[in-house]
Amino acid sequence: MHVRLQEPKLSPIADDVMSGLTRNPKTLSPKLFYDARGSELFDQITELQEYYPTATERKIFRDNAADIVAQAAACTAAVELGAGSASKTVLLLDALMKAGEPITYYPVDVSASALDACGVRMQQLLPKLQVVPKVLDFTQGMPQFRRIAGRKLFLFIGSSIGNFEPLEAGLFLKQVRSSMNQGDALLLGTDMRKSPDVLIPAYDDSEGVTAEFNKNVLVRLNRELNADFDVDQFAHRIVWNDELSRIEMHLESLRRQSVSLGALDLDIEFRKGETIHTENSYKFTMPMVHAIAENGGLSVERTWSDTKEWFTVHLLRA
Ligand code: AVI
Repeated sequence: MHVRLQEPKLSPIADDVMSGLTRNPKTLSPKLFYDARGSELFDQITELQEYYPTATERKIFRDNAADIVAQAAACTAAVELGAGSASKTVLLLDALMKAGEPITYYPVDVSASALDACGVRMQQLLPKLQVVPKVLDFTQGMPQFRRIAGRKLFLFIGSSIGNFEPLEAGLFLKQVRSSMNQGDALLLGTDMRKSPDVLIPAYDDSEGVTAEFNKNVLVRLNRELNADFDVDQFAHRIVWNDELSRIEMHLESLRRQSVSLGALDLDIEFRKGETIHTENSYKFTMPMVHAIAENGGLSVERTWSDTKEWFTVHLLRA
């Protein structure tokens, strides 16, 4: 009898975590935030009074959805990259459907639970919409979307582009571009530079939801990589980096401590005050938006904004 021994399966997040935590300074990819609990916490963040980006972008869509859809011109498919719960997208989809053609909506996300919630919600709100969810890490490429028939409107909203490094943002837009056929467009949301008096509370809210979102990544490592982070011994820290025009999120070790990650066979040491850098959220100026679009081989055809110019939405074409 031939018995085949199964290779022990490493968690899909193992490589990312190993390379981030053995680096100096230590980092963890913001992609790791979005397990089921992290996606739930992010949804709560978007409803916080201090977290202005969601409400501001929603107002832009509410005021301009028909205009945006007319500018995109005769799209019959919407592909939303990083759909999450897609709470604002319904305004655009509704405007697309009012244009008359049947619309297919492809929400794409790494989180299957977020996609399930999104599918149920969309079907309730827009029963005639055809929804085709795709569980996919779109940062690794998305060639299959080129084969979708009809004119497509790609959506990358919520300023998720701000969580990429500027070079990565250009490369990512290049990937989107390579999934676009003639006439397709990309709607890109970008959060703009503004006073740190507004920015800091948006990422360090009074209810502590963002702190829990940040620390949840350690809970995830404890569960998925058999780690023993003492979550209470890390603090949520926010820095406004004016020179690089970004909010930084860190987890600061409150004492000297060592942590073991059983599944990686790794022990790591923390100094008191040492941080794990968990996220950058770039805040844009118009020249920055034009620069990343250009690096992606795209150009900005139109821009919509709120009256305070806190947030902008752009229609990009190849
Ligand atoms: C998803 N992304 C655009 C959010 C942001 O504002 O950078 C993630 C977030 N991090 C903390 N609060 C929200």
